[in-house]
Amino acid sequence: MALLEPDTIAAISTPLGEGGIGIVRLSGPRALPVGLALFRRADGSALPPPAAQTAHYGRVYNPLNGETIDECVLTWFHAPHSYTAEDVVELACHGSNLVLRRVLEAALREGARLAEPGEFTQRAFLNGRLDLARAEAVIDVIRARTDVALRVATQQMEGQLSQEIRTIRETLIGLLAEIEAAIDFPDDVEPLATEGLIARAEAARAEALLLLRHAEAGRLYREGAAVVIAGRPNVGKSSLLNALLRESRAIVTEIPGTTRDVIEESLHLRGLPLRAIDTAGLRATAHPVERIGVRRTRAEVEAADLILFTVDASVGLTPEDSVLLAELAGRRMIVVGNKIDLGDRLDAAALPVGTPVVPLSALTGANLAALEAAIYDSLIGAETSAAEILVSNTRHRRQLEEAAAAIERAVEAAKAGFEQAVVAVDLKIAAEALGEITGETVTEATISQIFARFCVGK
Ligand SMILES: Nc1nc2c(ncn2[C@@H]2O[C@H](COP(=O)(O)OP(=O)(O)OP(=O)(O)O)[C@@H](O)[C@H]2O)c(=O)[nH]1
Ligand SMILES: [Mg+2]
Repeated sequence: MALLEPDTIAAISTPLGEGGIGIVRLSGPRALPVGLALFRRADGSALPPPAAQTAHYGRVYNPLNGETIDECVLTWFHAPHSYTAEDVVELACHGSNLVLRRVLEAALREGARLAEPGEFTQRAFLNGRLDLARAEAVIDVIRARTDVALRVATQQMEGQLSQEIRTIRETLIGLLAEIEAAIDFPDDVEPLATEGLIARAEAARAEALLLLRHAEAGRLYREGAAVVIAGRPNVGKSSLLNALLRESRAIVTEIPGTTRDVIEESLHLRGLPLRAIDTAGLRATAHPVERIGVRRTRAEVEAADLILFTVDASVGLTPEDSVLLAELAGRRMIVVGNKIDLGDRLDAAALPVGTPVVPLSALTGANLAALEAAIYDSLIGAETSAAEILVSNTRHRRQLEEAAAAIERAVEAAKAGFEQAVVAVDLKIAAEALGEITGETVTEATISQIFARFCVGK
């Protein structure tokens, strides 16, 4: 595997585009020699090997023809005090695509290799500077779109989730050690009392479940929630999208079948990133374009985190509405009774039990705030505070669920009077599942998969 070779990697680490500063980063044993080969001081002389953790002003130039590429500040991070824990050199130039590409090409000619996506962070993990959950959170910090999403990601990057996971895992490993000691040295070690084993395993499971309690909210903060506006034609779906966005984004007309394509826009609700999706009105139609639109609507509804099922409250629930509602049974949904400025004939008793209903007017904006509150409550719930969210990554969630299920099996086996050697099998599975979150027991394939999601230069 390339990632285990101690080669030197290089990449443009700042976003492509125009900017005040752009950085080419080098990491690995030859970072300094490669960096120095491209660098001259302001007076044109070569920079002698610099002291650790220093920055130097000069020029970056092309060793092939001696031409200056740009002004540059070379920063030298002596291992292990760097992002990757390896020797790192950063060449900070002006933020120009052309400049940065030339510097990168020169570095590659001097023997560096182009970094894979996420390879700098991967090296930080492999060199033990960050555990896996913390390294994964780096990408979430970069991608966070709201304050709350950023806070959740930062907590993980700083190791709060890792700490919780490690504590649970240590409980399990402690139990396993005691069980195994009693099996291996039956004459010297007292077997663990079954009640004690059960109590400690159950406590570990309770901790895992506590972390999982807000995992769905964590996912929504991390990925954004898909909120799909659906309903019959002409009920005011596009008007509702525009009202939520506070801009005239989608075309609104009195002609049923106006919207034919899916329209998606981002917005934030109390720190929750939303993708608000307006769709073609659902009806049987012979028009080929509208038919495609209806098909797309159904696909969006399928993938929605929340459906805003919109009806015309001024006429009340129609038979067509009822058919559509029946199709959506079991989905997370809010019924929006629109056009109340024209009257409210919506009979809440005719709606599925427990479905939240919000009467409003997309035209006047009346009661829009109530809909926003209902969206937030439906997705996040009033009892979830962002500070409690530690799990947001689906991979972490799956591992935690696997661990909790394995502990549960272990407890069942202990209660049923199975030998502790049997109980230990599931405890071990649980400990391994948790180790995959922080990286203690993770496979190389998983690691590659995780870092491939990063951008180049990170
Ligand atoms: N009085 C009143 N009219 C509304 C309200 N919301 C929408 N309308 C009107 O209803 C008509 C249809 O609105 P749209 O937002 O285009 O409806 P739609 O559900 O997107 O329709 P399709 O895209 O055809 O499915 C337009 O004439 C809107 O001005 C409302 O709250 N009150
Ligand atoms: Mg529309």
